Amino acid sequence: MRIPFALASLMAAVTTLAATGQALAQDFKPRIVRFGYGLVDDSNQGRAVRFFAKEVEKATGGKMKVRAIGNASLGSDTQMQQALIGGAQEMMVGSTATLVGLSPEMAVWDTPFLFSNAKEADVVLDGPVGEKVKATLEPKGMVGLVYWENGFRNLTNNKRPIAKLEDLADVKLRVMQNNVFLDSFKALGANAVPLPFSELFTALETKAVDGQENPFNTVLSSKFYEVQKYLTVSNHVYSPWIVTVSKKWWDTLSAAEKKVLQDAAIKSREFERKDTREEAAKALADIKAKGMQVNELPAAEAGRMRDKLTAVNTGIAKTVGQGTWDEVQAAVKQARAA
Ligand code: TK8
Repeated sequence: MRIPFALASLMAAVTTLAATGQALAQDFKPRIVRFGYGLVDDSNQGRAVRFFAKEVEKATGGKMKVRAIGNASLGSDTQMQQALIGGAQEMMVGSTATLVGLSPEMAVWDTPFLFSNAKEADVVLDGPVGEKVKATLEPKGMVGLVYWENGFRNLTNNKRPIAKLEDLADVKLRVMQNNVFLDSFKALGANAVPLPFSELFTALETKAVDGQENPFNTVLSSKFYEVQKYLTVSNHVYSPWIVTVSKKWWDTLSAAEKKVLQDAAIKSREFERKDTREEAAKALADIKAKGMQVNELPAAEAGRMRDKLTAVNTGIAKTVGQGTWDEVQAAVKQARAA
């Protein structure tokens, strides 16, 4: 019997579909993914992790289950990194700044005043040099998927509004655990104390430190307004977060599973940046309503800070390598001109 052409192609299509369906069923093994993060559940970080979890479950027909575990319940950023490297935890999101000890190139994102707006950050981080820096994690045991926005950092403290550089002089300021942040704030005259984020609220509450610096979103979600009086809008540096996967675990995944994680990560990036920016845009009003006293760092003083930090820039270039430094500077210039 001759099979009509249309029927034949329909049969072929059905066979292909069945084959793909079969391959898919085999490609997705039942898996539990522990995805840790440092902020509270009700934060931009928590919302984006849960968004990612839903995407992954949808794409795998519920086979891959992502457990969103916030509040640093799985440990501080650096502790979770070690768990990923050892294969005891599958995924995390945290500051790129806490990765510098493993991957010195990451320090380039800590350059004070590197980006002047979020668009520049997106273009550079998602572009070739951002990819290159992200790829340095792989030999260290982690696979970087995407950058999320933590945001522009601002100062809070209990001593006084920072209206000029000298106001930082005797402020005991918590900084992230990396030399760029330590050196930056030392150069600005503050008494910089490195601490993991997971210990920060208590340190502020017990007055072990006077202040800290983080984006508006975090000041709100972590309730720093309960233990901090003054907020100074300084926008001194833009901080990315980075979503990472244990390389040990990644290597056990099928190509289809890897693709699901990569696609969900890209969707989560769009979601997270939009959510973070919407929250940041109205955050200042919320922060004032919570009782914090807010002032803007005058442009002339920001300029003086920038001058003091030139010495730090030389150090960063040395840490990340002149090549990476130059590439980032060129990418920023290009993004700015676009
Ligand atoms: C959360 C940290 C936080 C960062 C910091 O785990 O440590 O101040 O800004 O977002 O990664």
